[in-house]
Amino acid sequence: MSNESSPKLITSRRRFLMGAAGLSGLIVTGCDAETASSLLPPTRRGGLVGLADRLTMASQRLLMANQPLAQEHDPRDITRDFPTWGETNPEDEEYQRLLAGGFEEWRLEVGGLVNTPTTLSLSQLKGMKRRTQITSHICEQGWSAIGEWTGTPLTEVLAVAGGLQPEARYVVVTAFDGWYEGFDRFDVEHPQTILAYGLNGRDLPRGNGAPVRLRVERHCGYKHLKFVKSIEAVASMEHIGRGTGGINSDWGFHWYAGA
Ligand SMILES: Nc1nc2c(c(=O)[nH]1)N[C@H]1C(S)=C(S)[C@@H](COP(=O)(O)O)O[C@H]1N2
Ligand SMILES: [Mo]
Repeated sequence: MSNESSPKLITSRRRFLMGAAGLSGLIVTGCDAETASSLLPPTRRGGLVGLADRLTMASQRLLMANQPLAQEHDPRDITRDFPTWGETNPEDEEYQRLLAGGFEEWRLEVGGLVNTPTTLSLSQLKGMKRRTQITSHICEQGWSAIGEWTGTPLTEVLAVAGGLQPEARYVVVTAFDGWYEGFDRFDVEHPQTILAYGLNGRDLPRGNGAPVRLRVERHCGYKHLKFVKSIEAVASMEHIGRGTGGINSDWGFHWYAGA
């Protein structure tokens, strides 16, 4: 090791250690509400699992503070037949009626702590600013596939509803099969968080969540809600479902499912 490089090494190591100490202090002792909302899950699980949860989320969030994009792939990498997984045809009567009508009567409800609650039809959604992204979908149950998703950024949808009120900390997405997931502002504001109505250049097939599904890149499969029904901004996840922040964490999976 040369003489010139060692002071630098020490400085960066010291900085790293200071950062790590600060981070663990934050996790162990808690922190102010605003920082907590972007570094910690809605509920704190106990024991080692809970600690691991918090460490993973806080360290990933600090590393991603400038909201880097998830990798986008080349069109030639697209998986030919994108699999369908989990629910593929919700029994829900309203869903079946909307499906039979080609989703002409589907309306996305955007409510809760937004300034102007509103509803949007599929054609209104398709008329808004759109984003297309070719990304990897990684299912926690052991498979992955690459698809080209087209949809409306969630931020655009919230803007049409007059934006989030200051107390809003989570945006809850619900689905026709009873699934729901809450996302904090950090994920809501990410440019690749979209309400997708297209897969590989076509309308989203029913099995993949027609008419609209969420894409929340950087998270594993179960957070990408299919069959979207409504969007609601809330201050807390406490009174929704079992209060853990989403149906998957209610079942014991991680709320923060960074992939
Ligand atoms: N509403 C709803 N969303 C869902 C599911 C589901 O069963 N219902 N399954 C999840 C899981 S585990 C995965 S891996 C992906 C699968 O998406 P795909 O069917 O398009 O492959 O959707 C996710 N979103
Ligand atoms: Mo999954």
